[in-house]
Amino acid sequence: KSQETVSSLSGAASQKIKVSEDPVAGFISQHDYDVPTLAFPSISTADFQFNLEKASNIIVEKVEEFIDKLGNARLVLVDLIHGSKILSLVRAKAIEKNIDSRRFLTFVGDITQLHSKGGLRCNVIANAANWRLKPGGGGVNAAIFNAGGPALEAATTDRAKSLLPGNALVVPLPSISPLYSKEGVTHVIHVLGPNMNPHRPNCLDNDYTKGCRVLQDAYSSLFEGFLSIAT
Ligand code: AR6
Repeated sequence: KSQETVSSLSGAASQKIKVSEDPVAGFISQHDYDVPTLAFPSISTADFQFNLEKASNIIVEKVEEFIDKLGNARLVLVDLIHGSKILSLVRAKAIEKNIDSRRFLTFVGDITQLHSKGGLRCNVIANAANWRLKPGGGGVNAAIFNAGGPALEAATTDRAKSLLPGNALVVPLPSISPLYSKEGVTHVIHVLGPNMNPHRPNCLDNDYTKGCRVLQDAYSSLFEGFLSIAT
């Protein structure tokens, strides 16, 4: 059991919302609805086959580096499944490092339905993209382009035609996109992480020296991109 229903804190506007009971996951109150929040998936750890232990170290290091620059903004690491290995690893390491659980949370849910299904308001979501910045390909990229509709595709193409590993691209979402109107997402940040999968372009052939550097750069670019719109 990793989810429970709790009441939010504000009297008249009180409503039941779902929050994770994990220690790192903070309680979500009505007040938090106005807080700039970035929801991000674990970059490169599924289709791109990056080692989970190494990736979890990098996520926690990068969160630690950026957390004091966030002001009242929050970062939320999201994965689809209960029992997600990357979420457990990151939670354990975040607790060890005493990372502020009001500003860094983990959450189980579909990143394209966080508000409507999860009761979690995130105005910015990150995408684990491909180098062509194209829809499809499965994973979170397919889900986000699907949910964002043609408006997301057009807004992305307007800004860039491709992305280099370790880089991020901030895309303001037109209000006609269903992700905006249904979920309150105002920006999507596309991120290209390192690829360790020999069946995908630019495979690093198990070179984790380079891979870790690229993943660190990817999270720095992502968090800097978020800071540029949130603070
Ligand atoms: N909501 C939340 N998390 C998700 C969702 C979702 N809807 N879907 C997947 N995840 P992946 P990568 C999690 O494979 O490894 C694509 O084909 C998933 O469990 O999406 O960076 C692109 O086009 C995992 O923890 O991204 C690229 O070619 C995380 O998101 C390539 O895959 C990332 O998994 C990128 O591979």
